[in-house]
Amino acid sequence: MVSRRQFIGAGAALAGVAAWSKTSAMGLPEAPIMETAATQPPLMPTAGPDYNPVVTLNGWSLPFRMNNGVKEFHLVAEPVEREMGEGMTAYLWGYNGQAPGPTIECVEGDRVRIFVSNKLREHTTVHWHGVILPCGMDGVTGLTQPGIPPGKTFVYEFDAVKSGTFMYHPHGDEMVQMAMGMMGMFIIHPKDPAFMPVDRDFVFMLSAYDIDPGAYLPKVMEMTDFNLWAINARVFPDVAPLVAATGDRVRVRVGNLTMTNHPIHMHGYDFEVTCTDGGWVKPEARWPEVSIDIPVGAMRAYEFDAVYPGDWALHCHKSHHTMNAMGHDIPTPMNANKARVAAKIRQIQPDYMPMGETGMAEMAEMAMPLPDNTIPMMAGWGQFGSLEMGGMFTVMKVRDGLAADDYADPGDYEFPAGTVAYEWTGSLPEAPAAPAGSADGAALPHTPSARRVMPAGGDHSGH
Ligand SMILES: [Cu+2]
Repeated sequence: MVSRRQFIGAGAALAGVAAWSKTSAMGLPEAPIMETAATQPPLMPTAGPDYNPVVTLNGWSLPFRMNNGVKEFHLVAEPVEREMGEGMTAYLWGYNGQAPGPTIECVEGDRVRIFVSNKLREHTTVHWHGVILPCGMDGVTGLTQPGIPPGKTFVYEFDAVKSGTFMYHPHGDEMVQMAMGMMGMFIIHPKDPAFMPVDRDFVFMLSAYDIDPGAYLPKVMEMTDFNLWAINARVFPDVAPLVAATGDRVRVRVGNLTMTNHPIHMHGYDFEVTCTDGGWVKPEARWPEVSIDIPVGAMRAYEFDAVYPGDWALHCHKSHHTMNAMGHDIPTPMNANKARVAAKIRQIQPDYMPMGETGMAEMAEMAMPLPDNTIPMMAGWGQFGSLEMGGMFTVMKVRDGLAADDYADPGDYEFPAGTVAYEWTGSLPEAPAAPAGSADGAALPHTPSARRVMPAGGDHSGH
């Protein structure tokens, strides 16, 4: 939640447009800003119908006010500084202090009014991707409205007629404005809080940037060769983990506004797609997956019962998308003995270091001096060493006994004794015999006490 201090701070940050921060029934709603890329706790409903709020990974939800029964929000399109990871900040364009912009949450049946102020130096609009609304509120520059000129505020107003997961982004100079990071998620909760309830509801956007090592601005003309593949404009190891308590029903909603598709893979579970931008998927139409391809310009939500504790990797399965900034146009160095050529190169570049002779894993452990404002190509340390990952990678952390409102990183998973892969040294340790019935999967070694409940009709031997 936006702290009181940050809420007050919004006035100071928007001093140049002080009128925007004055709250009155007749004036514009306050435009709160967020100063940090840290995941904020769910923003509990303050008015209107009840709902179960989402948690935006490395993001936040935009507070609203009620005005005569209408939910009013205030988005400010503006240049922002976004910390994509420790030691690397990008100069992006976003909304209310961050890119992506805040998640907007409302409820089916709400009347919403969204004020959009433009602090960019060129016009912009906001398109409400997937939301059913009057054509004139669709936010397409030239087609449904003129662009919002710099310094001006436009009003979008519509009824939230259908619940689901949607997005928002500009629809004017779109290539530049989206490459600069302008996007956000738009959640319309079901009118009935008992419809498809979950205990934890995570949401994040996939976005990609081409920012040279040491640079701050994305190259907005890039079409395919991006070097920072991000989860809510953060890259591993600085993407927040998704934290759940054992037994929770968990929903993960992913929006993709990059230039390519991303097969999002989560370890340890199978799950079902329960929502697309088009709406909820009926139970009889769902099928199980362990990877979900998220098309460009689309959203997918999946759900599962978090019955298996652990630290489960969650990542894009395109392996180049789990790397940070790197060059792609270099020869494969494996098997080359570069000792002699390295000695010659050092005569002209003393700190030259040959790399990749056995593979590329050695890159992750190298303490190479990096240019300012750069993140290593692969990084992240777990309790067993380097993960050799970057980009679109994070961890689903499932733990026993977490409080319902506890989203803090619980640290490394404590593996039960005898459950970690180990080196064979010529004989097996004393181990209990396989449990009775294990052949048919009735007692898998890692099956927790909270046994997964399969829906009627589910025929799953094992899990
Ligand atoms: Cu990917």
